[in-house]
Amino acid sequence: MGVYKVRVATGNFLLAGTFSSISITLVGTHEESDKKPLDNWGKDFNPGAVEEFKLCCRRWLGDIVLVRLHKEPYSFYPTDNWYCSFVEVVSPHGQTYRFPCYQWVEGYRTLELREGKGQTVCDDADCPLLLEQRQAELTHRRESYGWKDYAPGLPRCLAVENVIELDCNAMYSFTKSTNFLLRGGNAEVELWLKGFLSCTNSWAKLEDINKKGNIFLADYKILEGVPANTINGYQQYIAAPLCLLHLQPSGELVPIAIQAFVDLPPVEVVEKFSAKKFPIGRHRLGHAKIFGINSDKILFKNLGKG
Ligand SMILES: [Ca+2]
Repeated sequence: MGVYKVRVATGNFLLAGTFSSISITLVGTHEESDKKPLDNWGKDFNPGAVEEFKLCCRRWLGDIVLVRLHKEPYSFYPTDNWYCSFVEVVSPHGQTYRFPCYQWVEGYRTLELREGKGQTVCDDADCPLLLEQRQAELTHRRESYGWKDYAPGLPRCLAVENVIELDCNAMYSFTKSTNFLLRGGNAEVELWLKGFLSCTNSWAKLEDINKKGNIFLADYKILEGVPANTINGYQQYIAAPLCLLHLQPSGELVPIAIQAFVDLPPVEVVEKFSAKKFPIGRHRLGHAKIFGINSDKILFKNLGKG
């Protein structure tokens, strides 16, 4: 008889916790344990929590190669999803086994995790349990991520009718979606405070401006102060340039000069080759950060006939 310590980590973000009943089965090379409930005093599996549970086993299980997490209904609570980060098992002899998870467990189901040793299929050859687990996971992924023909000649797409049919792990997370909406909302409030949204005098739609002249100034001042992301640990920056554009007889709007930063000397002329891409990028950023606002109405100002 021995006591196994089991540590379970829940993701540290909104709605990562669960009210469901969570149990575990330890699968060793000699034996597997009974299904044991993971239940300490009070509410378990809160966001960001790493909780330790003690399990008594009558027999020695051998090396732990798999753990099964069972997510089942608890009392009257409705079904929810749980983001499990990892499971650690410490044997009665002090041997630690780590089982990375880092995925959502949807509804009520049993999830089988293997130890995070980076084993290949050849390494599994001596352990039928691991081969079976590998095959089961492969089958599950094939069922979850099938492809279909959207239309003849077009690239294939996921075999679902709607994104809500996707596995939670394949969808844009609630936290990211919420963050995106909140940041967009903050930018909109800031614009109201600065008066851009209520301005009706000198700004007009591009179609109206086309009737009056062929030189335009695209002012991306609204991008000033918009927080940029950090990618791979490097802070990104968003420029807020002034772009001088010429409407050619062919109808093409061509940039002829760009002032990249407001504190630089007057309009800095750049080659058309690179200039074509720069305003397009700014314009897309404007749309992305401040959706819901007609950017043509905000950005373009007629300078008169050229
Ligand atoms: Ca509890």
